[in-house]
Amino acid sequence: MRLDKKGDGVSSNFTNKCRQHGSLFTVVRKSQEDRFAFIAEWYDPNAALLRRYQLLYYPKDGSVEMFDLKNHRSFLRRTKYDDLHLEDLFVGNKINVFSRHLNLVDYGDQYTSRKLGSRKERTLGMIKPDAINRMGAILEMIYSTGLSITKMKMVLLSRKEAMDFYAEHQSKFFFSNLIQFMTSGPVVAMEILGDNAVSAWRKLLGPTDTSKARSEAPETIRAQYGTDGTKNAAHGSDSVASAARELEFFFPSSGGRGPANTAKLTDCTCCIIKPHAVSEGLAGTIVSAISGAGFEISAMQMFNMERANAEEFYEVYKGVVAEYNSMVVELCSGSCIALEIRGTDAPRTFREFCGPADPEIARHLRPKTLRALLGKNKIQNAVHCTDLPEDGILEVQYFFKILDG
Ligand code: 3AN
Repeated sequence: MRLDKKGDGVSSNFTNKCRQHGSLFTVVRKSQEDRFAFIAEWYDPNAALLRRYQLLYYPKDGSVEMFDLKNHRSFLRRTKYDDLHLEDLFVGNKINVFSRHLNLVDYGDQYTSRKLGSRKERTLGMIKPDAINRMGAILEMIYSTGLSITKMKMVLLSRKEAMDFYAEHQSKFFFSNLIQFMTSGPVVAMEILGDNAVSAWRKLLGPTDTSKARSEAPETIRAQYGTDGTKNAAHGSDSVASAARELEFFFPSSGGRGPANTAKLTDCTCCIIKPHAVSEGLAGTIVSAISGAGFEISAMQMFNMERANAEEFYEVYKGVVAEYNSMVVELCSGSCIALEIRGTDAPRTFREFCGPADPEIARHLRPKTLRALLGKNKIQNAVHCTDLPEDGILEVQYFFKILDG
């Protein structure tokens, strides 16, 4: 709702802008080239200002162009930008253009709204306590269906939180069982986004009752990972309206705090699934590999890092590692997922599991490690892991206490 309100304000601004740029728009229309227009916002940390741009995307050659709406001037001349794709362009999405995080807050014209604004929805997905050990596989299923995950947090619900969340079922015979189950261990809440996300995610879940799911829809999440009628592996909102309410419960849009994360901050090390790996849909594969190797994932949360935070987090590498700057740029180039990993001697054993920082070297020396298998280069090497054992707790604290403070 907040976005819509803002969107309306911006749209009239945009209309004025169109008038001012009349000549430019005539030229573009004449050329008959497909061109999509958006209103994008960027928070400028130096000026502490929200800046607004008109962003134009030309699918023919994958180029992008930007106008500063307040200062009425060109901000980025039309430039080819291979990292931006048509499927990233919809209102509500966050995109990255030349290391600048932009929020797409509105369509810039009716043509774009008609062509691209059709069926994108958000829904709440939740992995329940009985399937938490299979969360990697469930994430893999989500990504392979073409849905994206735009928020994610592992939480342990209090009794009160569980009762609030399931308030509509309080008169049902299974209510107390349900509350007992839902507070028996961590759950992972996710904002899932995609075409018809509400029904697409429920289709992937299958029937509420696990045994019915097994006989009627054996490929579904509940059929594969559920236990019975109440312990049924995962939850999905049943309509766009309940999705809005349930998303607000876990990810409050203003002020409120939502359920707390599960970080234990003892005997731990920090893993970050880097933005390139998240956007390549590898998060599920990585989580499966980590738990498959016997590590406990005791906290997990998606973050969108500001540049200043990425610099602070990587501070120890500044002046020491030649790639420091590029590492910062990668870390704030999109959503990353931070994990608290626990196990005996976790910082050392987990580092060994990840393999050498350079995937090329990893492929020669330790070909079965995570970075050898999923890394692209020294910067996009799939995961960050804590280097020094004494930094494990500090790095976990940075994400789960400071950034999620
Ligand atoms: P769904 O999650 O499929 O939308 P709801 O919303 O009707 O199902 O029920 C919420 C949760 O309550 C279910 N996910 C399940 O854990 C539990 N539940 C629903 N129906 C029953 C039932 N007949 N017996 C036991 N538990 C149930």
